[in-house]
Amino acid sequence: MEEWKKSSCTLCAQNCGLEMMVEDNRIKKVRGDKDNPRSQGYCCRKGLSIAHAIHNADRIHYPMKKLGDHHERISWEQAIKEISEKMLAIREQHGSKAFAYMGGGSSGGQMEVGVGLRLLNLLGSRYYYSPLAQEFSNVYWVDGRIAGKQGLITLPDPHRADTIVAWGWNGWMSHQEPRTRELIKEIKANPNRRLIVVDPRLSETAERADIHLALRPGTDTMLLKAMIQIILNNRWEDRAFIQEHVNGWDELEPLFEDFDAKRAVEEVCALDYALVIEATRLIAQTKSCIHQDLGIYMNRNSTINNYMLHILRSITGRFCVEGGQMYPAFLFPMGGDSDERNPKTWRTVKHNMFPIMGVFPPAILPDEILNDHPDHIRALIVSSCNPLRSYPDTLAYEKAFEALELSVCLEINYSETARLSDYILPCRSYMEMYDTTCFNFSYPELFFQMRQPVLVPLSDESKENAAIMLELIKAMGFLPELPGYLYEAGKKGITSYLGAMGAFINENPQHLKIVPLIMAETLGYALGSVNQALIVGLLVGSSKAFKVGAAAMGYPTDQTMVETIFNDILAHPQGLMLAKFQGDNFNMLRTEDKKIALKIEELLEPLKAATINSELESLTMPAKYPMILHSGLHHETVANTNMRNPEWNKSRRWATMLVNEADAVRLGLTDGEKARIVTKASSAEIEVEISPRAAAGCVYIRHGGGLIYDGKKYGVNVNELVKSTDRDEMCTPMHRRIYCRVEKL
Ligand SMILES: Nc1nc2c(c(=O)[nH]1)N[C@H]1C(S)=C(S)[C@@H](COP(=O)(O)OP(=O)(O)OC[C@H]3O[C@@H](n4cnc5c(=O)[nH]c(N)nc54)[C@H](O)[C@@H]3O)O[C@H]1N2
Ligand SMILES: Nc1nc2c(c(=O)[nH]1)N[C@H]1C(S)=C(S)[C@@H](COP(=O)(O)OP(=O)(O)OC[C@H]3O[C@@H](n4cnc5c(=O)[nH]c(N)nc54)[C@H](O)[C@@H]3O)O[C@H]1N2
Ligand code: SF4
Ligand SMILES: [Mo]
Repeated sequence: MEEWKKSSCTLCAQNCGLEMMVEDNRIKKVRGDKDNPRSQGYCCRKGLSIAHAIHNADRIHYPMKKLGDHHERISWEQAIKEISEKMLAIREQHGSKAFAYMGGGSSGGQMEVGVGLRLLNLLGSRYYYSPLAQEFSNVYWVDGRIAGKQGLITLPDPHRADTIVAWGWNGWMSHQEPRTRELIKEIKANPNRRLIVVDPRLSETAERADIHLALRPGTDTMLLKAMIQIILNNRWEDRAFIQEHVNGWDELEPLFEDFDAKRAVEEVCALDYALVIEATRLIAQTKSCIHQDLGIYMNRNSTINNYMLHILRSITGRFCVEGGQMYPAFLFPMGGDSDERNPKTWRTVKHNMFPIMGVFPPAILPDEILNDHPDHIRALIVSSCNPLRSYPDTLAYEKAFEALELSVCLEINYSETARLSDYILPCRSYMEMYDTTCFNFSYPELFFQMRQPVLVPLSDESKENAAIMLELIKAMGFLPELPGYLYEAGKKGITSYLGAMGAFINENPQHLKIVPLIMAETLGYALGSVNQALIVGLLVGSSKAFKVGAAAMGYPTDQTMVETIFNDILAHPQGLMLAKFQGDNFNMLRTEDKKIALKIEELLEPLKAATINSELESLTMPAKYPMILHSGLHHETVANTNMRNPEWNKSRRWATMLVNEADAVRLGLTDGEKARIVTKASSAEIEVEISPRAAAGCVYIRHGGGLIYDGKKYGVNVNELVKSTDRDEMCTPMHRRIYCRVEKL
C-alpha cells in the first residue's frame, strides 16, 4: 500500500519539508511537503533525488576495522572495547590534547554534538572541529564582537525586504534562504522589489537581477568602502537609527570620509560609477537586506568585508529590523562563547589558532596532526563529515590520517574518509532516525522540526551517532552506575521522568554536570532513542526568551511545559512554530545597553590600511599562475559529498571546468576537450566547458567531485588542487581565489 511519510531534506541547511512514499522499506517517490510551515511545499532537484543518498551501494552495515589496505567486519563489542581502550591508553601516555572530534556540522542532523562534545570534554580536550569554521569564521567572529558575545549569529530576512542584495551568493543554485527560487521569481514579478547581484560572473542569480555589479574578482573591499563613502557623501545614512541603536560610529566615520569612491569603483572594481551609486541608493533608501555568501566568506579580506557589510547595514538602519539583518529566534544558541581575548581559551599547538563559537577550523587540522609538538593531535573521531574530500588539501589530509594513532569514522557510507580510518562505525541515516538541526532560522516565531524515521533501519547493527558516542563514554567508565528507577521513569512520561531526575540530582549533586548524558542514557533507553532524549534535554535547558516565547504560543509554564511541547513536536512531523519571541530584535544583543557595538578595535587598522593603491598591488596575479580557480561551485548537480551515485546526474554535464569563451580562444581550448589545470598544490586533467557563466580570467570546478562510488572514482576532487596555506587569518580556505594556470594538453 502507498504510504506518504513526512520528513525533511537533509542535503542543505534549508531542511525543506519533504513527503516520502515508502514501499518495502525503500523511498520510492518524494515531493515537497506543503504542510511544512517554513518551506511550504518548496524543494529542489536535490531533495527530489534524496533516495540516492540513502539507498546506495556504499552503505555501511556493520562495524569495520582496517587491516592493511582493506577493512574487515568486526563485532560491536570488539569495536567499542578496542577503541575505548586505545583512547584511554593515548590519554595516559600523551594527555588530553591528543584528541580531536570533528563533526556536528552536517546539514542533516546535529544532535550528535550533545554527546560528541561531552565525550571530548570527558577526555579533557576542547579540540572540536566542524565545517562551520571553514566558511563562517569571519562573520561569526564579527557577529560576536558586534553583539558583545559569541553564540548568536545574524541572518538576512529577504522575504520581508524590497531590495535584496545577493553578494557573492548564487541563490538560484545554492538556495540558502527558504524557497529561494520562489523568492527570486516574486521579486522579478514585483516592480517595487529589486534584486541586486554583486558577483564577477553572470551566475544563474545574476541573470535574473535588476542590477548586476560584475566586479573584478576579489575587489569587494573597495566596493564596500566606496558604498559607505557614497552614503556619507549623499547624507543617506539613518542618523536617528545610529543615534538610538549604534555605538562607535563616530570613530569609524572618519575612516571613510576622504575615500575616493569613484576611483576605487572604476580603477579597482572595474564597475560603472553611476550604477554603483544607484545600487547604493537602493540599499540606503529602501527596505533592503544583504545576503553575503561564499564569494565573500571564502575570499580575500573576508574579515573586513564582513565587518563593512555590518557597518553598511548599521548606518542604513537595516540591522535588527524586519526585512533587514536579524538575530533568529533560538531554542539553543548556535555555539558557545570562546572569545580569544580570554587567556583560558584553548589554542592549537602548531598555529596558535583559537576557536570561534567554540569551533576550530578544519583547514589546519592536518598541520595540527603532522608536527613534533608533544601535544599534537593523535586521535580523531570524525562523524557525518568527509574531510578527505570536503576540506582543503586532500594530500595533506591523507598524510595526516596515516600519522594518526587512532582514527574513528561514524558514517553511513564507505566515504573517502571512512576508507582511511582505523575503525568505521555504522550509523543510521537521517531517514532512519529522529534528529534535528540548528538551522531553524526564523523570527519572531521559532520554527522547529524533529525529523521522524521514514524507514526501518536498513541494518540491524546501525545506531544513532549519539548512541555510539555514548557507548564509548560508558566503556571508558565516564558514566556512573545509574539506578533502575531512572531507566523506568521515562516510560511513564517526560514529566514523571524529570521529577525522578530532579530527585536523583538532589541526592547526587556531584552528577549535575553530566545530566545531559544521564538523560541520554536513561531517558534514551525509555524512548528508544538517544536523540529524542537530547531534544528533551534542550527543552529543559532552553533560554528564558524561549520559555517566554513558548508561553506566548499558549504552552503551559509549569512543570508540564517540556512534556507538552515535546508531545506537540511528536505530533507535528512536518514541523511547527514553537515559540513567539517577545520584544524587538535588539533584545537579542548581548551588549549591556542593547546597542550594536560597531567599533571593533582590532579591525580599525586593517580597514585604514586597505587603500586603493595597496589593493591594486595585492590584486596583482602571480606570473606563474595568472588565472583564478573558483574551487567548488555549489551547483544544482552537487549535494556536497552526500550523493555518491552519479546516477542522479546521468543526463547532465557536471564533471567539467567552466571556462570563459575569450580565455578558451586565447588558450586554444575547445568545448569538450581535456585541459590541464595546475596550482601550487597539484594538477589535474579535466574536461573544458566553455560557458557564459565564467568570468574572464577565472575557471570554475564544481564542489563535490572525485567521489568514489562502488569502487570507481567520478570527476576531479578540487580539494587536491588547494593547499592548506591558501587560507586567511581566521584559517578559512580561500576557495574563491586559488591561483592557477590552464594548459592545453
Ligand atoms: N545545489 C547545491 N546547493 C547547495 C550546496 C550544494 O552542494 N549544492 N551546498 C550548500 C552549502 S554547504 C553552501 S555553504 C552554499 C554555498 O552557496 P553559494 O555561496 O551561493 O555558493 P557558490 O557556488 O560558491 O557561489 C558563490 C558566488 O560567489 C561568486 N564569487 C566568486 N568570487 C567572487 C568575488 O570575488 N566577489 C563576489 N562578490 N562574488 C564572488 C561566485 O561567482 C558565485 O556565483 O550552498 C548550499 N547549497
Ligand atoms: N574546495 C571546496 N571545498 C569545499 C567547499 C567549496 O566550496 N570548495 N565547500 C565547503 C562547504 S561550504 C561545506 S559546508 C563542506 C561540507 O563538507 P562536509 O562537512 O564533509 O559535509 P558533507 O559533504 O555534507 O559530508 C557529509 C558526510 O556525511 C555522511 N552522511 C550523510 N548522511 C549521514 C547520516 O545520516 N549519518 C552519518 N553519520 N553520516 C552521514 C555522508 O556520507 C558524507 O560522507 O564542504 C566544503 N568543501
Ligand atoms: S533547497 Fe536544500 S533542503 Fe531544500 S530540497 Fe533543495 S537541497 Fe533539500
Ligand atoms: Mo557550506
